[in-house]
Amino acid sequence: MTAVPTLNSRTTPATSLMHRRTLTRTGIVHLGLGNFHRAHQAVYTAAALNHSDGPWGTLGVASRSPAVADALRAQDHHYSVVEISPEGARVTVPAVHTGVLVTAHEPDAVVDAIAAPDTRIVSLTVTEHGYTFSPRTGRLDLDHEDIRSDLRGDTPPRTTIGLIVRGLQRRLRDHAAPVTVLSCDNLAGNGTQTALLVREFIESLPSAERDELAGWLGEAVTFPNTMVDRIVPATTDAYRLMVAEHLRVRDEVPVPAEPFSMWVLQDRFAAGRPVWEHGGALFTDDVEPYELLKLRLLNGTHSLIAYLGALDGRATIPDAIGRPFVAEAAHRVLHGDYLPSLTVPDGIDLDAYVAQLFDRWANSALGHRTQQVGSDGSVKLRQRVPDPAVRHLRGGRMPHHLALTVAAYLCCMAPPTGFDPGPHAAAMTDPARDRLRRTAERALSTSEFVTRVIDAGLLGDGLAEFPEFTERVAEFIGVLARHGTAAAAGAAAEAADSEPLLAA
Ligand code: CS2
Repeated sequence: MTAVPTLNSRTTPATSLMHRRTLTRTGIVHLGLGNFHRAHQAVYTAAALNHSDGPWGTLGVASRSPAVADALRAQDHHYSVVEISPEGARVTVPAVHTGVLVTAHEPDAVVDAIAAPDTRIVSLTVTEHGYTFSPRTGRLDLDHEDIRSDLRGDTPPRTTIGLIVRGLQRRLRDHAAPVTVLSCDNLAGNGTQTALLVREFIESLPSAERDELAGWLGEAVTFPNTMVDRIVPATTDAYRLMVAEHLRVRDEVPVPAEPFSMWVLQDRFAAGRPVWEHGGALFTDDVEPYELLKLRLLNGTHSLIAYLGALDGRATIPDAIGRPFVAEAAHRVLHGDYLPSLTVPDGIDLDAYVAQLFDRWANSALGHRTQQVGSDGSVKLRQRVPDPAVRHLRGGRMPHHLALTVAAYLCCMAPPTGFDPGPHAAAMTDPARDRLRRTAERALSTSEFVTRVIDAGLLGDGLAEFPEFTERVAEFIGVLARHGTAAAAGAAAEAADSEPLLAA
């Protein structure tokens, strides 16, 4: 058998290359070199470059792990995107990266890159977890050890916000050219939220550094809001094999992705942008309805599918949604609890959008894992559950399926004594897991446990005024642990049917 060559600029088959430009300038510094960026923004940038030339090479920055950066360096920064649907796979190579860095190893180089005059956009996919805000207040977590270290100016910067501010400081000192900071994470009002955190960080700096920087920030730095959407699972050997079969080259770091992709952005770029519309991006002033549509209908429902599925022993989202009681709970949380809390953006055909969501979740070829979606629930659920829940509760209606979502999450993280949530729940990672377990151990009853969790602000402040919600979560934990997931979903459905639906 002949050896398969490694993917690089010489071996990439021309038919798989998304554009033919030679990239000489790096206009984008991207923080977060994970799969999502490489299958989303990078693909839009490749489509933009395919349409017209521009200074839009991308420097990809990983925070700690050198694994992806090392592999990319060995491949001239090329990698493939493997689009998977039950009908088959399509493999393309975006080839938009001009370099890679790892902040933990080369912090000064990252600060230099953010400050470089060629850099026009600093974009981010650092997950909800990467913004170091307090879930309770949504403000910068000034008690966080890493924020304190970054405010002192210790090297290397440990937080994304600290890193960005160091880069902006240097930029102001060196040339003061405008720049856009572009959050591409699943946070409501992600640009506004990032701007707020950056401002709070700056306000906590010594006054000599503070005022000029804050003034310049207001004039020269923009923070557009964006809605990003593409289901991107973790890479496995199966995808490496697919690339070898399709392209006849070996790619160590291919990115699997579903065929669907969506990006909606405010067109507020301080120093220009690629023509991402040629990749299908939509520019609008009013991103919020799209964000809420996606955060609640897709991400919120996704969380319920993941937790119920994991507790039911399902490794993947398609396996989970294949269980009729999970599919029914997903329909109910989506239509009954999430949908009344939002305004559907003009131009979206709701029935088609929802039908497409269920098709996307059912994409069995993709193998998206319940463990992946269920991880980091303590930061994700805050974005998904409390606002719609509070809205219903204020209107006098119990959002049973949102309570079920929280109950299923807590059963995965801090299982009641004698209850085994199974391997998929055990594999979920979450910064709050230990704290939740300790709280559960100290509580005398499930109801006391849930009260403490909600009072401690895990889901923000709003839900603490509604003890009936806390009680409902505790009841569902009891049913989940004693009678199983199907019984809990059945109880939620029955309760929802017995109450009239109010338009919230
Ligand atoms: C998922 C998202 O992991 C999760 O919580 O809901 O990563 C989801 O797959 C993406 O937002 C889809 O765009």
